[in-house]
Amino acid sequence: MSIQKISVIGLPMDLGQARRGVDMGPSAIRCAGIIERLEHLNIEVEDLGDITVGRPENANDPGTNLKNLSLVAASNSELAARVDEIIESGSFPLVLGGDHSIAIGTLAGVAKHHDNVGVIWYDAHGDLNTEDTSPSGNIHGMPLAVSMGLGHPDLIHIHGSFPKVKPENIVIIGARSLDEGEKELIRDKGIKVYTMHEIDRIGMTRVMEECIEYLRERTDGVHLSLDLDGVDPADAPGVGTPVIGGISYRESHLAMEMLAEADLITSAEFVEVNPILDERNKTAIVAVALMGSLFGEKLL
Ligand code: 5AB
Ligand code: MN
Ligand code: MN
Ligand code: MN
Repeated sequence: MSIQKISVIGLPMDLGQARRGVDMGPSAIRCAGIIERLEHLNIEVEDLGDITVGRPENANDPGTNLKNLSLVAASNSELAARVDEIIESGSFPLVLGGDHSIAIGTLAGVAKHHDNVGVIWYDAHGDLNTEDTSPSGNIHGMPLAVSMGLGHPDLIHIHGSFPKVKPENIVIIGARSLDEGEKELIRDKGIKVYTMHEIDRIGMTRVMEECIEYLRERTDGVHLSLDLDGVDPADAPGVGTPVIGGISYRESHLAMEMLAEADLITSAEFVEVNPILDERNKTAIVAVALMGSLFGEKLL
């Protein structure tokens, strides 16, 4: 079933990591023309605006090394409820970040509507840390682990006390900076990962063909979580944790076009756009172009 209606919602939060500015991501993506772009595709679009985020000065999180835990948890609870409502209403949730910790809320809202949701994690990183393995205490390095039910109780119980995603329903694409604890978890849980090595070796076409077939067989809906740092920093410089040697702009378009053709994606989020670190809003413009392809824009 193709997408009839898209509901855009922003979570302007930068509290899941240390570099300020990623809270301006939703605004930068709107300035780059996301709403107009989607309206051109003959899909009904509504912009629900942004969720209000608490101020870090008011945070008080004793007894944990997780930065801004209570505010990150509260914002994600709100996002989960909103995403749940959007799907309930028959619309497609398109979430704009914000740092990647917002995937905790998106996936919690999405998971209510599926027995077997799949996830494509398009990212230079695995985001599979827990309190025990995190080198930074930054929650944006943890959302995929949290969504599997691993991590701090205040995060894993958001919008339902059950694991939101099964490890065998996850495909990570673009990984090139994994911490030791993350590598162990990937091996332990048998998570499917296409690192940059596989992308170089077999090409993006085959990676996406395999990914689509794998998820189609075992899931009843697929969430795309796209961290702009999955894209090479030459093409997407406005991100807080850039890693050299990433997926090119063209390869990323191909991936989105193949997802559009496969008609597989049931929710999506685009995260980690940081306009303060960007060059003339380039990264937001790339994000909007990729969203265009994801929702069926064609060159001819
Ligand atoms: B992102 C690191 N693994 O946990 C950590 O940008 C980086 O959402 C996390 O992918 C990067 O702090 C998180 C070193
Ligand atoms: Mn990420
Ligand atoms: Mn990343
Ligand atoms: Mn990042």
